[in-house]
Amino acid sequence: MDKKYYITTPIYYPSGTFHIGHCYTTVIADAIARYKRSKGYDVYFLTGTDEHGIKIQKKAEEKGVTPQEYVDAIVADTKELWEALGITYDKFIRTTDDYHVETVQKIFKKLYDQGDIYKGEYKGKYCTPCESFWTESQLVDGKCPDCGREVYEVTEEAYFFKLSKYQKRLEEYLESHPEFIEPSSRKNEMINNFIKPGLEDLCVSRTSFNWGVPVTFDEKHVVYVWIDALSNYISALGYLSDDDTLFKKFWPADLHIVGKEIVRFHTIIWPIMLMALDLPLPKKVFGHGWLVIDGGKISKSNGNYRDPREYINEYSVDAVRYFLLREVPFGSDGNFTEEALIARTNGDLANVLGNLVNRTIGMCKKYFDNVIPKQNELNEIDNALIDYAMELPNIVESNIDKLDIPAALEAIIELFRKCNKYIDETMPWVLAKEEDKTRLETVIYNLLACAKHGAVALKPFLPTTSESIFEQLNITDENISEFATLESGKTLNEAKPLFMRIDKTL
Ligand code: ME8
Repeated sequence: MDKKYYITTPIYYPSGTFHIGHCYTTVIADAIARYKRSKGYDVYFLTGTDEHGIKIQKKAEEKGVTPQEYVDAIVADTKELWEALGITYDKFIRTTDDYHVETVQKIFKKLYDQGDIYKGEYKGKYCTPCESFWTESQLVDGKCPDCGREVYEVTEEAYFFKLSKYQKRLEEYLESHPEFIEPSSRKNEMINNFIKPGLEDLCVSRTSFNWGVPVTFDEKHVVYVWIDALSNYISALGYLSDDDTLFKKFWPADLHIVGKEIVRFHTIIWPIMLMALDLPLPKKVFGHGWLVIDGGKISKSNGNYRDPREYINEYSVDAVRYFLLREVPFGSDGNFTEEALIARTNGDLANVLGNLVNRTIGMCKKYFDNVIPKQNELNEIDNALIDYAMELPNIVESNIDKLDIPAALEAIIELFRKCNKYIDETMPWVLAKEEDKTRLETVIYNLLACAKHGAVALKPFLPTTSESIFEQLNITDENISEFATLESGKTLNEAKPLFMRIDKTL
C-alpha cells in the first residue's frame, strides 16, 4: 500500500484578518491530515499565503508600508490563528519566499522556451479608480464589479499560456479519471460550462504593477496570478531546486481541498500546467462549499465578519472545530451563525459526549472508588454496544475515504448516544441498590471502554477533547483492536467537564 499522503489547502490572500470561512478549509484539511497520520501514513500537509498582486500592493500603499511589511504582519497573525485552531501543517509556504520565486521563474521560462507561453496583447476592461483589469464576464451590468463605475477598453502587452493546445488532453483525462474532481456536480460544471465551450489562452503576465514575480527574460513583466499561485504545490516540495527529495517522495498530491470558486483554476489551469511540465496530475481536487451568513459568503466586505479567535476564546477550540467539521454537509454551502455554533456545542458536545464521559467517570468514582472494575459475563445489550464500538473505526474510515467528515463525526457521536441509552437501559443506580456488583462492574467497565473507543476515534477531529478523556481515564495507549483493553484495578484521574452547557441569549 502507498503509505504517503500529500494534502494541501489553497494558499490564502493575506489581504486582511482571516474569517471563519478560511478556517473551514484549513480545519478540514487538518482533520484529514491527522487522520491519515493516525493510520500510519507519512503525511505532508501544506498551507500558506498567496502574497503578490495589485490588491496587496494597493493595500500596502493605503497603509503607508511596503507590500512586504504589509504581508509579513498578516502572515504572523495567520500563523497565530492556525496555532489557536490546532492546525498541524508540515509546511507554511509564502509566495514571497525566495525558493518559490525562483521556481516560478524557472517554470515560466521553461514554458516559454518550449513555446507554451508566448507574447501577445491583452485586451480588457480597466477601472481607473480601482486600478483593476476585468474580463467581459466579470463585469456587472457592464460596470466594474468592485465599485460599479464605468470601465474602459485597454490594450497591454502580456504573455499568454496556451491552454487551448491542451484542451483535448484535458477532456480525455477528465473522462478517464472520474475521481479527479469531486463532488461530481462540480466536474460536470467544469466540463459543460468551461471546457466544452473552448478554452481561451490565459494571460499570465502584467506590466501595470510590479508587486509580483519578475519575468526573468523580460523585466517589464511580472507573473500574473495563477502560474505564481498554483506552482506553490510543487515549489514547496523543492521542484526544480537543488534538493527535490520531497518532490520525488510526495508528488503527485493526494488531495487538493479548495473552495468551489477556485475549482476551475485547479481543474483546468493546474492540470494543463502540469501536462506542459510533463508531471503527473494530483489524484483529487475536492471543491467544498462556502460558509454563508444569510446566504452571503462571509467576508469583510460583506460586513458579516468576526475574528474566529473570539469564538475560540469564548467557546473553546474544539467547539469551533466540531462546528466547522460537522455542521455543513460536505460539498454544500452551510449557514454559519453563532446560534448554530451554540446549538451544536450544547447538543452533541455537552449533552451527549460531555455528559456521557462525566456520568461514566462519576459512577466509577461513586461505586468503585475511582478504580476500574472487572468486566464479567456479557449479555445481549452489552454485545450490541460493543459491536458498534468495534465497528466504529471502519465506519469512520469509509466516510473519510469519501471525504464525508460530517458523517464520520455523526457516527462517533452516535457511540456516545448509544452509551447514554445503555445507561438508561442498564440502570446502574438500581444495580447498586440491589447490590448486583458483578453486573454493575460489567456495565461501568463497558462504559469506560466505550469512552476510550470514542476518544480514539475523535482524536483527529477534536484533539484536545480526546486528550482530556485519555487523561481522565488515566491511559495513553490507543490499542483498539480489541474492546476490553482497559486495565481493571487501575485508578482513574479526577473527572473534568469536557464541555459546559452554554446559556447565552443572542
Ligand atoms: O482564492 N467559506 O485565496 P482566498 C468557505 N489565493 N470557504 C471560504 C470562505 C467562506 N466563507 N471564504 C474563503 C484564493 N474561503 C487564492 C487561492 S490556491 C493556488 C490560490 C476559502 O484567500 C476559499 O474558497 O480568497 C478558498 O478555498 C480559500 O478560502 C482561500 O481563499
